[in-house]
Amino acid sequence: MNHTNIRAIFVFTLSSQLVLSACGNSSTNNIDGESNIVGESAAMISSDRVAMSQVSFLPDSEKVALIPDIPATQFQIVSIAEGEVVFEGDLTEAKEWQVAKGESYKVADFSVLNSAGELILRIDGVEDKAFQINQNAYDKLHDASLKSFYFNRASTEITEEYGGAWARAAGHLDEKVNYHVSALKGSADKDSSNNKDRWLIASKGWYDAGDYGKYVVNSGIATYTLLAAFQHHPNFYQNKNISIPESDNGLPDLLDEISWNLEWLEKMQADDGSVYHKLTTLKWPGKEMPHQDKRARYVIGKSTSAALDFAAVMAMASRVYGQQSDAYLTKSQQWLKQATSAYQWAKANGDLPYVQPDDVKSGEYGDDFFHDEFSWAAAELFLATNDTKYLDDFTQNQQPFTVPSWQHVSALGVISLLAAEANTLDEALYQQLRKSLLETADIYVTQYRESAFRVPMVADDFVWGSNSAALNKAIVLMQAYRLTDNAEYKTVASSLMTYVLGKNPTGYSFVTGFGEKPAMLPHHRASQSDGVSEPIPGMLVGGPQSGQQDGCDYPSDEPALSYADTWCSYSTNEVAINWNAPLVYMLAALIADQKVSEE
Ligand SMILES: [Ca+2]
Ligand SMILES: [Ca+2]
Repeated sequence: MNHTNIRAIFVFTLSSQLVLSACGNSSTNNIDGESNIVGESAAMISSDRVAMSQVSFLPDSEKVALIPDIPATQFQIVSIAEGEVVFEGDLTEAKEWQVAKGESYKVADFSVLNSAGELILRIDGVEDKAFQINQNAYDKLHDASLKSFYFNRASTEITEEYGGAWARAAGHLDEKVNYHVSALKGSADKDSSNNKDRWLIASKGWYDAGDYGKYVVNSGIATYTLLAAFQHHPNFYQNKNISIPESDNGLPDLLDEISWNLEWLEKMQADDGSVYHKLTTLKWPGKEMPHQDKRARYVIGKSTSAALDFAAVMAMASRVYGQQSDAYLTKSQQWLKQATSAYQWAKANGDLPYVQPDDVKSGEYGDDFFHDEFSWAAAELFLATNDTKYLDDFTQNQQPFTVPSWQHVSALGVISLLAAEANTLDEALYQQLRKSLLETADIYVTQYRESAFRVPMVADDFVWGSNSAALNKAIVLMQAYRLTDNAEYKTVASSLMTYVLGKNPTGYSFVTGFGEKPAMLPHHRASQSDGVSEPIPGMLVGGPQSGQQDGCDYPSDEPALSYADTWCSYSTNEVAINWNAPLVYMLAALIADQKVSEE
């Protein structure tokens, strides 16, 4: 590349002594005595411009750093304790990432290093970059990412004992929720005892995102993902204590946390089996704390998608909690009954999309394609009941495998069926599902190999909430790993975790409270109005995408660069339960499935 050659000639004219004194950093002395080729000018490139995970690596994780285009062709990893080079490798040719055009990067790949240690990435012309490989690298991060759900609990005070600096008063008790007229249409509710005073008790639940609404559809995939985290890693969660009010009750804290949402969700069903679409104010709340939002709250609308997502989650919850403890036996039976009636209602009302009423301005979560929801709910009901009529429904509604999202849920049922005992399924169906998942995972592996940034993300993934697309792809890759034991799937899955933690061209860690430069101003009302400068930790922001629907200022229009760490940027810097849930899942998976090499 001409560009590189010209720069190389230019820097060769500099004296290495001059360079050394100019930057005052002895690290430019190559340990192996190779020539000092330095980048751009006498000034070293700041280590801030090296894009890599800002949180320590797990020993068996992918470990890659992206270096701005400089003449150096090699890199070294130096052990701080031993003071010597433990690994040397070649930098790749500089390339542009198709979704972040404007700057080329070279790749330093040191994934083969798999022993714990404190290390330095050393490259001529670049300031030294210290990092760690550590078996416990993700422990605190995992606990914080799960605990962020506790911080987003509606209807309860967050005490100092559990909330520390982020203690706050209770908000949104939701003991007297109004029925919006859209929630009564075509409903048998009007005469039911549940509704005799024209209001509903629907306490608890998690705030959905930066606002204070509670939405059944988005709760669907978020709750599913956390239930799957438990179900796929039961030993990891059995004694996991994250310091919440239920930490001493003898039941896993993850299930305690999920219960908080399920106990709200179960209230969102009307007597005829139908499910209200959401519980929100009519307009967005202000930038204020939960207890300051005194606006009236309503259950609004009904939809096929809400009923099916509800059916899927309640069936899955019935199974997971029922297997866990007798303490949940009554709840487990109740949830299965509710799941069944919601499913029956959806079959009789199979094409009822949510339509936003004129006087409602809260989030829509609108969808008009329900085969994927049918297939997911049918899969979960089959697993909860073993009744093959649901399996027939699953097969009839099955859709192509897509990246899981609140709107596209076809993958969720497939993941549940494949994670269950293989012998509950007909062998031909099992093999067909396995094949469709593995083919998808193989596409992601190819994307990883072809990506200049070593991230299996393409233009289509940079949607609103792109970070959740990243981590949901990682979940699919982890299923491929579980099915095949092929470590490459896990390596590529871990590359998406290092991506959100800093191996990206924005310079940010997208998880609050973690990394050298984490998002500080998430679009999260409590974090922006509690008077604490640090946001609640462990929250994943939505991530870059070039829609810029909020009209805020962005540094670039490139999909992977269009990100702003500002309150204004709800299109890239909001938080949401369906984005945090795959973060929790993936951290649990990467911690629990570690194959640690003993020294
Ligand atoms: Ca507990
Ligand atoms: Ca759908």
